[in-house]
Amino acid sequence: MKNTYTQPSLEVARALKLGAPVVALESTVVTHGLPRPQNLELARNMEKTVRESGATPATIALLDGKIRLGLSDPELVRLSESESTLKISHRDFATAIVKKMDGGTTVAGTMLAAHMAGIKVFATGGIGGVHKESPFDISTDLKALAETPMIVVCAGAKAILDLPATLEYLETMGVPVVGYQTDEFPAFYSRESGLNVSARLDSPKDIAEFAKAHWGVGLQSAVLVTNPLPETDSIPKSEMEPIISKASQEAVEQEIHGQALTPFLLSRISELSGGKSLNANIALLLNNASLAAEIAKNMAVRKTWAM
Ligand code: PSU
Ligand code: MN
Repeated sequence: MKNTYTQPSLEVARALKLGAPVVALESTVVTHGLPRPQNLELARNMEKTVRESGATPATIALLDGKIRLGLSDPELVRLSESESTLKISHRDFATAIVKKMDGGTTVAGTMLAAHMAGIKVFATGGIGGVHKESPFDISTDLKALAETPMIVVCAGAKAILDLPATLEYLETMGVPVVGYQTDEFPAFYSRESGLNVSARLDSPKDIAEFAKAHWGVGLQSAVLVTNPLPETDSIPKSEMEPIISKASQEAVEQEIHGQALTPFLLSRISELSGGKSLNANIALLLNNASLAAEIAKNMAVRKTWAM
């Protein structure tokens, strides 16, 4: 779909036109999710990982109120260094557009823009969901997953969330939760959660076929692919639980709500874990970029430039 709000880079426009594999990447992780300088390094490495796997990365963000798909390196630097970027979910697009602002797109925001451009595969870290601190704080990410036909590769929902409630919501909305080479729903920093996925699939090719069948029966919801982070970077659930509880209690005491809650929890958990959770977060993001590229190649009409 063409509209006056989105602007793909030449590289992304060309790949889309040719039907070559493209992977959308979010940018809230750059503007609000990770500290400097790791945020810029991660943004560059996500793109590099996708490229090395033979797909085209499309990092999505707003610059001067334009929805941009595919950023140049100076633009990535600008996004990662700015003090005043918005966190853009569905609610916030019009604000950023009319006020000509810069902003990082959340999972929901990235899905909206990627869908407008016809991109089918997207890699993130962990999706938002139902918060523990308040059952009314439900991420727009869940609404986007319910209504956008796209493969979203993540390491599960962030462990700071109410995971059973998040899975119930996804079930109600008809979003399959696929475990990549696992039967268990991964919990972001940990490989284990004690909760089940709705289907296990063991190869990118199987995931591409699954998505075609899901949309082939007329459904418009996303396929959520959960990819456990590598063993060497994972932190056992028992080690994360007390840290998450402490961060969550501090959020309640300091009355942190709304959009500020997720960034607050992520940064407190990183401090309390002595940086261990930050390492895990970076490792899982790269792991997801790599799997998303493999899936995109299996979804693409033309699988390589040479074909
Ligand atoms: N994954 C990460 N770090 C992040 C996020 C995901 O590894 O910071 C972001 C995503 O952009 C997601 C957002 O959409 O956190 C969820 O925010 P909220 O709970 O306010 O909807
Ligand atoms: Mn929220």
